[in-house]
Amino acid sequence: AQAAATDTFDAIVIGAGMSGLYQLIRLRELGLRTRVLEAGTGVGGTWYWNRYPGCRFDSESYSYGYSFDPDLLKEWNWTEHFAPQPETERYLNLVADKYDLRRDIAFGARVTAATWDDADGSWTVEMEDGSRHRARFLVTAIGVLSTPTMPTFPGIEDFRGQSFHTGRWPKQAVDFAGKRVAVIGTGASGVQTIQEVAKTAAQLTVFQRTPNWCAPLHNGKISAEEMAEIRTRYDEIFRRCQETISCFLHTPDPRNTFDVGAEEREAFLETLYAGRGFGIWVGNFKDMLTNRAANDEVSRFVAKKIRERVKDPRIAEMLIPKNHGFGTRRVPLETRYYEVYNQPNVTLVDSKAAPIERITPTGLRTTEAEYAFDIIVYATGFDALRGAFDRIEFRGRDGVTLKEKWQDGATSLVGMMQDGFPNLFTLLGPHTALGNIPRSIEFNVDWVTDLLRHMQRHGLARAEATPGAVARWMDHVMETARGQLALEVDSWMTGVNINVAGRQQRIVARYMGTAPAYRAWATGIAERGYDGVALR
Ligand code: NA7
Repeated sequence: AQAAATDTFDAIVIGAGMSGLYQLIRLRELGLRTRVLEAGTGVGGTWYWNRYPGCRFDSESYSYGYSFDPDLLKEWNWTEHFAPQPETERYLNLVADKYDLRRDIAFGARVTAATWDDADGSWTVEMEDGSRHRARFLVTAIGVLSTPTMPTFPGIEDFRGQSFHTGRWPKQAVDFAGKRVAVIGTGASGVQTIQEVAKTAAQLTVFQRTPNWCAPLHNGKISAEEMAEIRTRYDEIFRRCQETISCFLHTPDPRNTFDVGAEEREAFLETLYAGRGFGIWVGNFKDMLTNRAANDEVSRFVAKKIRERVKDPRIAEMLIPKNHGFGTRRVPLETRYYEVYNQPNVTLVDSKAAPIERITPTGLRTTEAEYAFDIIVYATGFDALRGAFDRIEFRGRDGVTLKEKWQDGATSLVGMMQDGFPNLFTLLGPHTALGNIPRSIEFNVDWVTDLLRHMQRHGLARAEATPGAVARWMDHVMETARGQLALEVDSWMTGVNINVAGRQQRIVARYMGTAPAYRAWATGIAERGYDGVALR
């Protein structure tokens, strides 16, 4: 139930997804009276909202779960190498139950504003229903891809069939059997949705603006014996995740693409293509994402695979990206995605050549044709990284909002603190390390917790990043982006979203260094007694 108006807590956490849940556990250890404010009716965040068919992560399950509690590792069984959304949602509900987290979470509680009161040294958080809460510390656990964006074309409201955004999928299962279905968008969410919908829909029409380079997931069931074996290796698995560049089990091969002969190179790429998970993206030759010729080699290889898998050469060409190289955008992992286009019930439409003009009551119209649909699925993505922050009006020490402060691009100290915004901790804020995200979440939560513990020990009430430390960190962020081919491509990773005003320019939207480098920077701050953080 919603807490009464103007309740005062020691700490408020916004969001009860993976980071909010873990942050709550840690804040309790500090003895802080904490309230978690969650807009949804259940825990899970990403795994609560994204219920679309086929939704799953592309991290190996056993590298994705929390690592902090040996007991939890003993108790929980993953049933697939890449668990589907319902399993992960169940897992996060088990975590909420096991640690009795729900008593400190308000559900259906959407935060609209948060204002720092400098005299009082606390945050006042305003809710959609007009109630307010106060706390000395405010932690955002609002996610990276949590603000869905709809296309801007007219008529969306007029559609008389059913329509859904993948990131706001209803709890009741949607039945596609016998239906004429449109899927708009072919990012990671679209690709997963298309694979599933194609199984039962009478007709599936896919509207693709930009093809993405997809690669096989190679999922599989985990037997009880296999799970028992995995369990004995948890230490090793999590150690590995600490060493790799983006906390996956995969990490770049130490060789450059042209260090090896053509035959050996081809064999290596074949191995990666046959392997599980992100190997072909994250475990490829180390120059694959910085050297254009190297990148061309991998693109050529994957294009060949697409041509082999798609029977109609014209469709195969439509599915092969022409304007960006392999891995310079997020690589959707797939299970028989390309084969879907061999099915008689599936049609691929190039919506760059023939843009969608409007949604009509009965379907949609492109510049070339009119289509009738029973169901329209918007797999059109999110206002990534920034969107969740822009939806809340954070007002800092000088009365400036975070949105205003970030007008020319988000800044931070290690993505987690902002100058001018005391006692605000932004887990997974702009320019934190992403990748296999639970590993980053555990690190970031522990970092914030350690800082709060340090403050408790020294009787300190305020922490704020210094402008100098922010500037040094941002220089480092820009430095890590140098020479990366991904920066030449529009995607959520470069901050571009065609559906959101002010998101048309490519920027360094995410941290592009390695996760170990990120952690070293953040740990260095702590080890130097919070150098760069003004404490009083
Ligand atoms: P993405 O990767 O941002 O994909 C969105 C897709 O929707 C992409 O294919 C877009 O085409 C397409 N799109 C967006 N707006 C339109 C309009 N107006 N018309 C036609 N097509 C449109 O989002 P996802 O949800 O798939 O994945 C996000 C991340 O979540 C993913 O990387 C995972 O890590 C988890 P475009 O490419 O812009 O031409």
